[in-house]
Parts: sequence; C-alpha cells; structure tokens
Amino acid sequence: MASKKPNIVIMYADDLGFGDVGCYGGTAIATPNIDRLAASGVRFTDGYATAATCTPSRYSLLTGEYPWRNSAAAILPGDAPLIIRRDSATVATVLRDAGYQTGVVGKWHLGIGGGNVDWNRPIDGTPNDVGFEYSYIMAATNDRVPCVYLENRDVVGLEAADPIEVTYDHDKAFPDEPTGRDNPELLKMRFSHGHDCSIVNGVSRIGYMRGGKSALWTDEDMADVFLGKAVEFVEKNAQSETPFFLYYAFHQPHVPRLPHPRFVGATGLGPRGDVIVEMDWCLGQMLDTLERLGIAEDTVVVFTSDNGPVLDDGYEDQAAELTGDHKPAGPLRGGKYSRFDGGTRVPFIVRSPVATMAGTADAVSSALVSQVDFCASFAALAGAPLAENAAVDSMNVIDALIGKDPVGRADLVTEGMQANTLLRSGSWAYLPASDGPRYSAGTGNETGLSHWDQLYDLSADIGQRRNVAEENPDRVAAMDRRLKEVRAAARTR
Ligand code: NG6
Ligand code: CA
Repeated sequence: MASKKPNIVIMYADDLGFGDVGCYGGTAIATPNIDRLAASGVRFTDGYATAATCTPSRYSLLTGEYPWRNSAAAILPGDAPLIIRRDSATVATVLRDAGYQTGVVGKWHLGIGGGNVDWNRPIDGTPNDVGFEYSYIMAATNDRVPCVYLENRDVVGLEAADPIEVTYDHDKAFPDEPTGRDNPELLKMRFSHGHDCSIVNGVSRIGYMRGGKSALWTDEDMADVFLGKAVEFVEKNAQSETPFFLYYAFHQPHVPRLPHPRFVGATGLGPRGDVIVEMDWCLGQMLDTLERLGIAEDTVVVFTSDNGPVLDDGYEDQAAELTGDHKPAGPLRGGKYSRFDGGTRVPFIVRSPVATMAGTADAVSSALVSQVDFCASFAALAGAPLAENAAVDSMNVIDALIGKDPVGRADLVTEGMQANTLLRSGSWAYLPASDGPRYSAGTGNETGLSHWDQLYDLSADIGQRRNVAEENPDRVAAMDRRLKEVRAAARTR
C-alpha cells in the first residue's frame, strides 16, 4: 500500500454550528460518531468556511478561490447556471488528473446548466463538468425547487409523460398548482418567512415547479438515499488500484428539517437536534464502511460545515423555542449570515493516516486553517502540481491539517452576506465599517455589520464583545491595508 496515494473523503454539513457537536463542547445533542472521528484525528479550534452562507463557501472549498472574486458566488436559486468556470481547477479536477476516481453525493448549490435548464433532457453543466466523474446530488438546497435528485446528467426517476417545469419568477408561477401561501391546509410544516411557493411532500419551498411526480424526493428518506449512494461509490472504488475522492455533502441541519422517523425525538431540541443526530449517524455509517472495507488506514477523512448555525431559517420547526441552554455557535458571536465568527468558524476535523502515524490522534490544533486551502493541500498530498492561475487563494497547509504545523495561515479573509469581507490575522479579527442592517431579516441572527470599524482580539475575547478598534488605530490601518491588498491581488498563485 505504501505507494498508493491516500483516498480522500470530505463530509460537509449544512448550517452546523461550532457548538452543536459534543467534541466542541455541546451537550444537548449526542454526536458520538463525529466525536470518534475527532478522537482519532485532529480537531481544529480555528477552522473556517470562507463565507457565512452556502454557495460561496462551497465555491471556495472546491475551487480554492475566495468567493468574492466571483460575483455570482452568492446564495443561488435552484435554476441558476453553474458558477464554476469549466476551465477552473477544482479539488476534483486536480485529484482526477492525479489519477483519483472522483465523486460527489448530496447538496450541490453551485448552479446547474447554462441558464434556462431543460430538466427533462441530459443536462450540460453538472458536477461532471467540473471534475467529478460521478455525481448524485440535489441541485440547490432542500428548501428550493426542483425537489428531485440528479445522477450525473439526468433527473432520477423522471417519466417522459410527466415532464418537470421550474421557475423562480412569481409572474410565471403555475396557476393550478397549490402553494404554501394559498394552501396552508396542505402543509405538514408551516413556513415562518419566505418558503411560501410550491408544495412538495407537504412542505412549501422557494420557487415553483410542476410535474415530475415520480421523481420528487421525500425529505424523510433523503439521508438514507445520499448515504446509500456515498457508500456505493466507496465500495465500488475501495479495492481498485487507483485512489478515490468523495465529496459527501449532507443536507442537514438545513431547513426544512425532516428526519427519518427513526430519528424523531432523538433529542429534546425538536427537528433541528434530531437531524443533527441523523447526520452524525450517516457520518458514522461512512466511517464504518471505510473500516469494513479495510481502507480506513488509507483514507483521509475531513468533516466540516459550510457556515454557522441558525435556528428559525424559515419554517415553524420550534428550533428557537426548544433550544433551551444549547448554544449552537458555542462561545462564538453570531451565526449563519454573520460576519462575526459564529458565521464561519465551524467544526473542522481531519483524520489522516499520516497524522495517526505521527502520533497526533486526539489532537486539538489552533492552527488557522480554511476550507479554501483544501485544493492546494490535497494537491500536495496527491503529489499533483497546481497550474499558475489555479486555486489562487488556496494555501498548502497540509502540515497543519495533519497536525504537524501548529500555526497554519498567517491571515485569512472571510465574508458575511453580500460579500462583506473581514480579515482574520493571527488572533485578531478586523471588520471594516459597512452599511447594512444589524440583524438578518427573519432569522434575527446578527450580521456583524456596523458603521464603525470593529477589531477584536479573539485570544482574549472569543465572543467578540469588546471592540478595541479605537485603542489600536495602527493595527486597524495595517489590517485594512492587508485586506485591500488581498482583495486587489492579481489572480495568479
Ligand atoms: C435564504 C433562505 C434560507 C436558506 C438560505 C440559504 C428565505 C427567507 N431564506 O434566502 O431559508 O435557504 O437562503 O441557505 O428564503 S444556504 O445554507 O444554502 O446558504
Ligand atoms: Ca449552509
């Protein structure tokens, strides 16, 4: 086995907070599988997504480019075109070119097709066009139409006699189809804000769709469907001479939160807690699969989240009412949609055979690492060179990821909503003054926007309660220069 490159499995949660899981101090939700991964790997305390929402974070994770370099990298509707350039390097193209079998299963949310997709024909512009040899995905989010699975280029289970139509244009909504707005009596879970369009499986969504009845997903089965495909991919590639890369993107705990019945009531926190238990179980099944196939020792396993937590994200699922003392963001301020650390500092665990050999199992690292670094780091691990203009913001921090280097990056740019960026440098976070509301509409999460510059020393003030910008004008000026420099940097490595 010595000469074979390690397999790589990235498991990616959707809206999971820094404080939601046991190994990060949470006690309300049992996450034994995430905890066991951490116990045999390195758990990062300063691991970041690049953005406080999904699309931009996923964009960076795959391309190694900061999301604000691409103005399309914002929360996408379900009929948006693919936003990754086809000539762009991605973790998947780099590993594929290094001889890996590559696959993605789960949430995509990076656009599909070239605009105006015909969902009834093979689609050009899927994950298969940006490096994945196999894909089994939902196009956008579980609260957006179309509520169907796509395998490679096709909607799964579609019947020719019942084609799918999709629109996000309210003026083109299908007049005979029920909506959450007009037919609340058809809903099994009511919306609290937004989410009042087409009804699928008793849940109203964002956007309108009609037809494709045989292809519609059942939310409660989604975890098992994706897990089945992820396990199948691993089984298929386990004994091959070539290594594999699997990007397994969970749909939990994003809304609508509808666990399989066997997880209902798993926590006292209602659906949000229960779907986290469900996700943890899925992760455990994947770890067991690697063990069963005898390849756990040959596989790097990463677990992290695309952005921080949110309670009410648009459905009446009692997440806020039942949360009690549980703090989804742990000690951090803000959550999803926020420029504060709760938006982007997330659970971040890496288990690698190399690290285990180096004796770093059960290690905790405060190295500054970001998902934007996966591209360059895994390229290095696979011995694959990156082209000049590839993955321009990605740094090779593989030594930090395997627990050898305790420092990681010197600085890192992250963003809240609308590409409002900030700079983390050493233990300092600098959030330049910016217009905008203090709270995100509907969710009530703090945005971290302020008319004043903000500077926090995270080593003394992890909860970002004391703005020390005024006392540190030189540091503010230096960090402002550095942020502008990174933003202006030419797009080459
Ligand atoms: C917001 C949705 C929210 C969620 C989010 C995307 C409303 C009112 N809110 O616009 O429910 O879908 O988009 O989440 O529609 S993410 O994790 O995929 O970025
Ligand atoms: Ca998300």
